[in-house]
Amino acid sequence: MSPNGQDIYDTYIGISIPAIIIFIGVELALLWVVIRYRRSKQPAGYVPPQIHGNFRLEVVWTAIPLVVVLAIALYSFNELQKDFQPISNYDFEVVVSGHQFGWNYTYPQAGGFTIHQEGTLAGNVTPFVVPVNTLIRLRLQGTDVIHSWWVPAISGKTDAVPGYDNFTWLKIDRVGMWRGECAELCGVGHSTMQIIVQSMTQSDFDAWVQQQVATQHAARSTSTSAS
Ligand SMILES: [Cu+2]
Repeated sequence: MSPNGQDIYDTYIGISIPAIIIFIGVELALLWVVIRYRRSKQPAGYVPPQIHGNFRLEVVWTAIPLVVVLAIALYSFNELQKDFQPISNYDFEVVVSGHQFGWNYTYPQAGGFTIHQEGTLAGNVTPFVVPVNTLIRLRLQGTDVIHSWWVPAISGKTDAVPGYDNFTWLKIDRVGMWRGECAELCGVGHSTMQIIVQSMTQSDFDAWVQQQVATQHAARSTSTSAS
């Protein structure tokens, strides 16, 4: 888990629980009135007390929902401001580029190689590898249409827009694998744009980087000698 993903989850729970309590309260009050004051329990021709135009009642039932809605707005705007800051104190940056249909991850500060996470319905896409406990800034770009990079455990949906850089970040606290997918309908292969993020210890990550640099270097020299 990354703290921004955790914050978004906590915000969701923090709004959902009061909302469920309010929903149950309103439904119980409604059921109570319907059953307690049903017509068959009243004398024939009974007319209930008329409260139309009751100023105090109308103020109260306008003010309470207004306070609830404003509380949700303030709470969530405050959280989202915190989680979507373009941070500058990161350890390194990865450029995440979305295309139809897959993601490319370029590591400019770690050898400049690129990982191609081509979309597939099978679900076992090439993982995007990061070290644990490292603050990584993600620079999101799009090469054709708008995509949206979303791994729920790690960060909120962040759009990858052609011609415009968007930022998010991650700092994963344990070794593991997390799944996500493109969250912006981007064409016929949208559903294949799956994401796997794999976190490793720093030493495993360093070994992985060495291997990537060697592989991509070998591929480059093979293609130059062939031409
Ligand atoms: Cu997409």
